[in-house]
Amino acid sequence: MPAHATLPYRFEFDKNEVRNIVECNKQHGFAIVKGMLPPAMVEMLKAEVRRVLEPVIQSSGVITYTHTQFIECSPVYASLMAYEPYMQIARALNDDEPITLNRSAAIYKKAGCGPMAWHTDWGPLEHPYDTNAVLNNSGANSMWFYLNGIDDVRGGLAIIPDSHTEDWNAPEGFAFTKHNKSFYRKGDAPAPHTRMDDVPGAMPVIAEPGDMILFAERTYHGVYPHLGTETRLSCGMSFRKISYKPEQVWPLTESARRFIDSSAPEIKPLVEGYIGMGGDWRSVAR
Ligand SMILES: O=C(O)CCC(=O)C(=O)O
Repeated sequence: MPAHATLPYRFEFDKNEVRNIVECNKQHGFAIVKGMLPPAMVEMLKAEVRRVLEPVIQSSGVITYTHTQFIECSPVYASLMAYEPYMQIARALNDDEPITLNRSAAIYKKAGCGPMAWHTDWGPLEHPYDTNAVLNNSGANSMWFYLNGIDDVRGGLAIIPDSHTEDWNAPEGFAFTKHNKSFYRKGDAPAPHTRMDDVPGAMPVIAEPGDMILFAERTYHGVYPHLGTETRLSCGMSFRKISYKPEQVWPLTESARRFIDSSAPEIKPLVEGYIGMGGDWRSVAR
């Protein structure tokens, strides 16, 4: 029986069950918030992901594309930061301390796309580290919308509950790759494992359009091959405590500066600490 059918705890919540959502994410490294977005907002976000990402897909011919500064290009997506039921959860995930936007992304994934290997978003701050290491050491939790819904057939997400702690061991029969970024089956070549359905403790995330998927920065996850027919559209955001002060950061890009400056007054406090994305920036040992 798949893990999601046998877990001895509840991991799906209504958006008003804020304390339960935070507790589940803290204890198990993930939670699903049912019906976070109304259908009209889901349709608007699908149109936004298409508007911003489709030109790249069309001009490059790639089958999947991740935009790592999506919010800077989508005022509609940015307006979510004024949606109180959503922000209530964002704040509670950060112990109700002052927060800032950490990062955002959108993914356009065509049917026929292959799997994405198991990985944790976290990475060590060992020089020379990159933008991802800075933004994924901030304690921020990912808040994702899979706007067509997801399951184990249509390029959905697979996760390993309880894999979000520093002392988590690789699944039985597997060993970690370098820096514990992924794992491989013992006896195989040490390359990140790409099968989602043969890993002990793993489960598919099954969600409908409008549901929000939360997971911690260390939670191991991967993506099933997309065997459906419809392009999978998704977008995600995360917030960190303002008190997180990275030791080194990149110069603010023009695009990030414009986004901050043009943000509506009710959103401004959430983006003044936004540092954007650093491209090929690397830290320097001092
Ligand atoms: O495509 C997805 O659902 C997840 C993507 C992901 O894990 C990543 O970009 O790190």
